[in-house]
Amino acid sequence: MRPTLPPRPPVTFKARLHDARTATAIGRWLGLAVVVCFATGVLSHYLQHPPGWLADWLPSRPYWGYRVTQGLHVASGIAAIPLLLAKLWTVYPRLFTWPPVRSPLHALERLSVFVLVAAALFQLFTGLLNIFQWYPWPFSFVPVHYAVAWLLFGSLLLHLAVQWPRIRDHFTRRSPGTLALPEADDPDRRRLLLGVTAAVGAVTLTTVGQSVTALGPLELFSPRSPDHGPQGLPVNRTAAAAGVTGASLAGWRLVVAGPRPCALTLDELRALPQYEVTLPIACVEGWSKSAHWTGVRVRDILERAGGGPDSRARVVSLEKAGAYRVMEMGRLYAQDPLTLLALRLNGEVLSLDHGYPARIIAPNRPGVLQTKWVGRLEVA
Ligand SMILES: Nc1nc2c(c(=O)[nH]1)N[C@H]1C(S)=C(S)[C@@H](COP(=O)(O)O)O[C@H]1N2
Ligand SMILES: [Mo]
Repeated sequence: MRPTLPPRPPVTFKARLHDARTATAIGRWLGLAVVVCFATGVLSHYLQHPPGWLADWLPSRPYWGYRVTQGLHVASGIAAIPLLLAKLWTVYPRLFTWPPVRSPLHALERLSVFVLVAAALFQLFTGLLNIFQWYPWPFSFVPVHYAVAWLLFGSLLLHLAVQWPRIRDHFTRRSPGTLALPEADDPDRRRLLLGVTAAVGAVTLTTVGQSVTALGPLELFSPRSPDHGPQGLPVNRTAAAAGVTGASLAGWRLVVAGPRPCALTLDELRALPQYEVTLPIACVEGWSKSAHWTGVRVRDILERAGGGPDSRARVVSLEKAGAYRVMEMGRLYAQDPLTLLALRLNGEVLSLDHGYPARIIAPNRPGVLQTKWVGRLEVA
């Protein structure tokens, strides 16, 4: 006869690695990643969609600014993924606290944690798929990712406020409860934190090469290798995708609108003073690559059409449709001597995919605003 087994004891969680100190130790790095990601994301948003009053004050220097901030945005978002998973693992037993709701305040606190976790998962998931240009959802990525960023940031502040006593204990090590544990030399916790650090290091090192040229050789998983593409530069939207063909360019002229409107052929543009600049394309999706550009200064063209030192510019692409067909450029960008209507890239005539016959290249600017296949330039 088989002995009957005693009833299964209720699930208990080993206190060690599911405790507040481990959660805080991971949480501070996760918090740092979220804050960096949020700040650089808001900056990117204002550079791309500035309200009218701000457009003329957005700085065109340092020329590498957007390359650094957007590289940080994508890198901190990627690093946050293993941190968030580790953090959720340390705190998940708390989801099963009994009774589930002790008081209205407790209910509110649990609700705020739910919003925080949901918003964080949503942001990291949509952001990650965006860098692969994969949009398996019915909404428009940019406005939703931007709105949920504020939701995430707000619920993070609330969470920090609610958890403040525990966070303070972590940094001051005053509370008797936590002093009772031999914190620093708990081998399990050390191993866990080491594992999380290794995971963050691995995902960062294998992707950050897309914006940090020196780490390019380590780059394995980033969706776009900065070295892959015609003329040594990646292409996000090809001429074919934009509906720009050799035939559609026959008889091309740059139409310049302003107090003294004019139209310039490619030969006339080539006859104007040419400048060479070294500037990166820094895509919002995280990759960036520096290149040598040759062309005419935008401010020279604006001046020719009757613009002054305060003029801004509006640029229209030959592309038939697309979110980046029309681009506006504030005063500091339009007047910067580095801002070119580029005709050549790395010593060669622009290829069709890089914007032939003429494209914009400007310092400290999101890639989406480096308009290709320019057909019209307006003094604004
Ligand atoms: N007209 C037009 N210009 C455009 C785009 C576009 O879709 N249409 N894509 C932009 C984006 S998202 C980037 S990152 C850069 C990339 O430039 P490249 O293809 O020459 O590397 O071009 C920008 N210029
Ligand atoms: Mo881009």
